[in-house]
Amino acid sequence: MPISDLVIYKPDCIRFILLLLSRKCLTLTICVEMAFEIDNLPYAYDALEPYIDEQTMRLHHDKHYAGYTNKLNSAIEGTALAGQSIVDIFSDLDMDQAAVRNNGGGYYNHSLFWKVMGPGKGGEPTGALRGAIDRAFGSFRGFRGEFSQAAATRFGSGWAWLCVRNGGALCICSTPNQDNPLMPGGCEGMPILGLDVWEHSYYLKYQNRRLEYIENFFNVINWDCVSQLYEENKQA
Ligand code: MN3
Repeated sequence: MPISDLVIYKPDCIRFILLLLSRKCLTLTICVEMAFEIDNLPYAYDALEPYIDEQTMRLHHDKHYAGYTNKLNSAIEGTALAGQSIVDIFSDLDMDQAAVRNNGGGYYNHSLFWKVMGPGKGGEPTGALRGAIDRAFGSFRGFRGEFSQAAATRFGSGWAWLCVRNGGALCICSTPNQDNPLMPGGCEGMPILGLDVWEHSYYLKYQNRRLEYIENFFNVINWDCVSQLYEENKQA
């Protein structure tokens, strides 16, 4: 009974067509729920040196982020959440569902975090995003101060965010643990920049000096990426 053909006709479905010797045709369709994938870093582990060290990036990406992603997939497997986008999962999230809340946040937050950093970056944003920053915070300096304050004053573990609201206005907020602005009770914007202030993101290099880590984060922000996210989401 040779398998004569194998046709992928939907991204998440595979159809096997078995041609039987008797010339009867049997079609078997298997739909596989797509799992959330661990994004590769878009640069080398040591690319953000000297601001973020290689060992921290290896542990942070390969252990922490991979762990969140795998546990998220386990938590939603076989449930009504499987197959939904992560944004849809957050929009109607039961905050008492700790496994989805914590690991879903851990997956989404870090996937964004890797993208908004890069080697040889930093500096200041330009274009439409710069205009929106100046309108919301008075100046880039004003933005930098307010964002740094949100990151510095987050008690314990969490994140600082720059978000865009429908219409293009910007806001800054902070969330505890792996929560984010897309979850119920968040600041109702789409995150376009996030800073992880969990100790696992800086302690090996900076120990207790979170302020120095925040200061140096501005040397690796990929404003081209943040601008692109701004453009894609300002009218969402
Ligand atoms: Mn982290």
